[in-house]
Formats: sequence, structure tokens, C-alpha cells
Amino acid sequence: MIQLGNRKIRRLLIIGIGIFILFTTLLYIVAAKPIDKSYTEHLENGYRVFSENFDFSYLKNMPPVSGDEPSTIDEKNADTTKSLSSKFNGDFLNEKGFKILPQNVDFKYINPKNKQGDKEEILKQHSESYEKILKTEVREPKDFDIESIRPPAEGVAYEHANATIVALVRNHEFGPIGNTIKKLEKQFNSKFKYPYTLINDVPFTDKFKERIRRFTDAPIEFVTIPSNLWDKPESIDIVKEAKAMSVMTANNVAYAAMGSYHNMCRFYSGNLFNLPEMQKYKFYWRIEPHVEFYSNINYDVFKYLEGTKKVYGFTISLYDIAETIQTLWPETLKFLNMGDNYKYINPNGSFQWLLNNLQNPQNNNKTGGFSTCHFWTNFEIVDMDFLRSEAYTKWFKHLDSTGNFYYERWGDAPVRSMGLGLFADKNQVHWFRDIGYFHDPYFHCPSTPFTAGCEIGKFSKWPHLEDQNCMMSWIDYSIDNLDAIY
Ligand SMILES: Nc1nc2c(ncn2[C@@H]2O[C@H](COP(=O)(O)OP(=O)(O)O)[C@@H](O)[C@H]2O)c(=O)[nH]1
Ligand SMILES: [Mg+2]
Repeated sequence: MIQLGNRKIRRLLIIGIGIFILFTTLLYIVAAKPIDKSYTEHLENGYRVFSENFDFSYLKNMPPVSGDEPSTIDEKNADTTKSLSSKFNGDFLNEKGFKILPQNVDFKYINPKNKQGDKEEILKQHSESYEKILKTEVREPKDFDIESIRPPAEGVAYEHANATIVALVRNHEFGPIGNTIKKLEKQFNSKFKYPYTLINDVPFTDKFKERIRRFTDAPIEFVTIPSNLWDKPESIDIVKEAKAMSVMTANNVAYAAMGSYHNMCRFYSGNLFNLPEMQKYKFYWRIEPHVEFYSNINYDVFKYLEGTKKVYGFTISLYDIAETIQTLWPETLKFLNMGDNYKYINPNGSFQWLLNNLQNPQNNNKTGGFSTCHFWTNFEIVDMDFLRSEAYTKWFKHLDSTGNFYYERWGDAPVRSMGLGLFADKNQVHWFRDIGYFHDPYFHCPSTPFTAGCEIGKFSKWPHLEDQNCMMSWIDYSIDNLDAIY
């Protein structure tokens, strides 16, 4: 042991006290940085205030739309504007639930099926219909020649779709993600051998790689995310972020104070498909640790999307925690009303699904009108051309510029889903009704001859979460003919 003299101890003490004073002064300077007023109000008054105080004046100031008169703001879009204005004029908003004009975009829930009753009655109706549909036996999709996309015979070379199975995971999750891969191999990928892309914000360890390789003989690429696609942007005000995190935590928002979770949501929302290693692919199937696949899939799901020209496949649609996305819809409306961004909206989008307000009207109140209905992105099969499109890219940039992936806790699921609901034709979004799936605490358990191990029609592990199922709104408003698909 090193012996220290009295003088040495005194010197060390003085240095220690000096560092402490310097540190606390710095902390004080940072903490004393003024916080913008609207934000202070948000903190003082709790959640509801933030979206209630959202400045919607940019919408009110828009010129009224009348007859066939194009309220054009952009010469280059004059023709489009004229045809749009004649189509979406006057009472269109009230009758159809949307209005798509330059700097005059608006949406409205119009209760297209004329459902009646309070939210308990609506939930009862929805739950009964959902169970009935799920209990109806179906097989594989009927809207494509499934025989043409069967697995190859043993030993025969297979022409793959341009696709990968992707997961963002941490080194310590080698067991759970290994299990997921094992299950997916059994149900699907041992027949097709699509390559895996495993992604991490830090390099994967040799142990992780070695363990994972035991679960599949398909190719695996291990990717480290460049910091510019993962880290919190420097523009984020860390004091404002810390305050927001503590407010959300106090309101029991899961993961609110976990910086890496915010990074993860932002990464999945806007950056995954721009990774250099993902550029070579058109489609991905996202997987996660701790999930179940209950159905044997005997056709190529990527080729199914490709062949039907669909851009997205999901299994579960649910409501979100409204407190995490209070300004997502207002900011989106703001974006759509800027310049000529109205042109990105697909007139056959899933607007009524985005806006339904019968089963969980409290959500719409907190989010400026958004139902919070979304696809659960822990399972998603995606055509990345959609995510790389000008519409999605520009919109994501706008969202990112607000900083609200950090000041709120915008999830990748509501972001992705809102983008699809607005920019994709609803017929291009596919409910993989035949693929049984579980991610705690929700199930998708269909009645098919290829499904086993789950309770048909059960939605949640816990009865009190039944009201989180948004599938009936998707079926009611975004599927034109359910029987034509399965
Ligand atoms: N590499 C890495 N992966 C993460 C991080 N946070 C979450 N993930 C992964 O992102 C996915 C979603 O996270 P998860 O904890 O399952 O979120 P939840 O499903 O919303 O509870 C999972 O595949 C996680 O393994 C992170 O900080 N680093
Ligand atoms: Mg998860």
C-alpha cells in the first residue's frame, strides 16, 4: 500500500474540493438556461395542455375552398390542384372525411358505419365482431397465385426476392433473439433461407455472433450503426429533454427516461432503411426477441407483397399511449399544410382508421385528433421503397426537426403507421391474417389449418387490455372486401 504524507493528503483534498465546486457551478449554469414558455406551461399544467395549446392557427388562416376555384399556391401544381379542388371541395370534408388542397388539408372522423353507443358498447360490438372474424377459418391469401411462390424443392436453387430479415438487438439478448430466429426458421425461413441482418448501436461481440450462428444456416450480416444514424442529435436541448422525461415518468409512461429507447424509436422510424447495409435490399421482415410465431408459413411472404404490389404487412393493430405522441398528428397536419406537401397524400389512404374516436375517445382528445391506432411494428414486412419515398422522407425530416422523439416519446409504430395511413393506398397495406403471432401482451391468433399453440381469437393476456385492440377499425374502414383476401 502507498503511504501518503499529511501534505499530500491536504493537496488531494484541495484538488477534490476544487473539482466539486467547478462541477456544481457548471451544473448550475446548464440548469439555469431559460426554457421556452410553452414548455414551462406544459410542465406546470401536465399533459393535456401541450396539445390543447398547440398552435393550429395555420389551419384557420387558410383560404376557404369554394367550388371549382383552385386556390393554387404553386404554378407547377396548377393542374393537379384544379382536378383535386373539383373533387375535394366544399362539403367533401364532412361527407368523405378528408380535404386535400394546397395548404388546406384536413381530416375528419365521419363514423362511416354509423356506429352508435358509448365507448363500452362500442368495445363490446368490436370485441364480438373481432372474435367472430378471427374464429372464421381461413387459409392462405386468395388474392395472389400462392402456388407460384411455394418453397423450392430440396436442393433446387431458389430465386429470392430482394429481402432480409432484420432485428435491432443488444449483445446480451443473444438468447432471446436466438430463440426468435429458431422459431422463425421452423415456421418459415428454413424453407427459404433469406439472409438475416442483425443491427446494434455498438459492435456485436464474438460471443453473440458465435451463439447466433447456431440457430440458422442462412447468411447473417452483423451491422454496427454509425453514430450519426443512432445518437441523439446535438440540437436536442438536454435540459428540456430531462424535464420532459421526468414529467412522462411521473405519468407512468414506460421507457420515458430511457435515452436509448428514444434513440431506438427514432432509428426505426427514419434511419434503419438508410443504413449502408440495408441499401441493397428492397424488403425486410422485422423480428424481435421474446416473440412467438404460431403458424407454418408455406409461401414466400416477400414475393407475396411484391406480386400484389403491397408495401406493408402487419399482424396486430392497437391503440397507443396518447401521452407519448401528443403533437405527432398536429405536427403532421402542419407538414401537410406546408408548401405543396398536400400532394403526397394518397386519396385512398386509411384516414378513418387514423381518426376513429369511438372506442378510445380520450386518446383523440390528448393527441389533437389522432386515434393512436397503429400497426405493431415489432412484426412488420415492408417494401423499403415506400419508406425511402420523397413523401415519407420529407415528412420524417419534419418530424425529426421538432425534437419530439426526445421531448415526447414518439414511437416508431405510430410514426410508421401514420405515414402509411396518409401516403399509401389502404389496399397496399396487408393484414397477414394467416400468421399467428405474439409479442407480450398481445396475440394475433387466427383459425387456420397451419396455426397451433395459441387460443383462437384471443387478443390480450389481460382482460383489461381488450380495449387496446384497434383491429376492428382497420377491418371496418381500410379493408374493402375481407372475403376477397382470405
Ligand atoms: N442495439 C440496441 N437494441 C435496442 C436498444 N433498445 C431496444 N433495442 C431493440 O429494439 C427492439 C425493441 O425494443 P424492446 O425493448 O423490445 O421494446 P418494446 O417492444 O417496446 O418493449 C428490440 O429488438 C430490442 O432488442 C438499444 O439501446 N440498443
Ligand atoms: Mg419488444
